[in-house]
Amino acid sequence: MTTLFISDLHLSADRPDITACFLRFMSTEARGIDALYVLGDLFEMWIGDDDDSPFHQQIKSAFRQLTDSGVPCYFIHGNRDFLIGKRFSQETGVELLPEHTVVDLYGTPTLILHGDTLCTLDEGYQRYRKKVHNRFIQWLFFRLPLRYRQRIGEKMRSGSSQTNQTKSQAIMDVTPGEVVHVMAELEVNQMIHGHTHRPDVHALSVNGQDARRIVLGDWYDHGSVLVCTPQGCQLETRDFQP
Ligand code: LP5
Ligand code: MN
Repeated sequence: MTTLFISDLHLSADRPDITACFLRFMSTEARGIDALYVLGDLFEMWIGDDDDSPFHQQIKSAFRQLTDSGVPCYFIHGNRDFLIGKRFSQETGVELLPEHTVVDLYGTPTLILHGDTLCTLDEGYQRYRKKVHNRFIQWLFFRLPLRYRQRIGEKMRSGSSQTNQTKSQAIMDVTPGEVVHVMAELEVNQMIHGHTHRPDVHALSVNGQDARRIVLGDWYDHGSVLVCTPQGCQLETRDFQP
């Protein structure tokens, strides 16, 4: 009995090493498990489900094979791939979950999310987020031809990298008070998220009870997987070279 959680792979055709590690993960250890949860930023950037490049087909087919084999797969949007939609879901069999979802993880109610919504001190990002999550703005964006969307996406990426250099580490991390607030509101003592690329297990207190926040790692230098069984959860890494 195993449930796996991954996030922040930032898959792109420019990083065949990450892609190879991910495809191996999908065809080996993800087989036969209870469920696979992808908590956002699966892709470096997603500009619409109609971007059907051979690279995207390869990734989608890995999910299709896994879901066809009987493994339920779930996805929560990240800040890089919040435009993944119904067509992706239909093509892969992956179920899209709301941005804050509580799951029963072997008897422990667990809040799963990407993590960007917890970075409330990053006001610039939260303002930006509101705009790009606006349905009308997205509708307008999807009217544009793929190549324009690609160019806008690249501009936004470089704009983001530039502004990130001016932000402190504290601003780009989750706000501790917001973590407690969200957990208390949803009445959970366990949270799993990604986004900050700071893999760790943090002990905290929520409503006077012991709680924990598990942070998933990114896939820049190696694969990163949270392995959960009825006995507990463990953060593990996977080498790019088999
Ligand atoms: O992603 P990362 O790690 O660099 O930083 C994130 C936050 N940045 C983002 C922006 C994404 O990287 C861009 C993704 C493109 C998606 C595809 C296009 C979709 C278009 C949709 C239109 C409907 O998420 C960053 C956080 C950081 O995490 C840590 O949490 O700080 O936030 C920002 O950088 C936000 C900035 O403060 C403002 C955004 C600058 C964008 C500049 C746009 C200029 C070009 C516009 C061209 C039309
Ligand atoms: Mn992210």
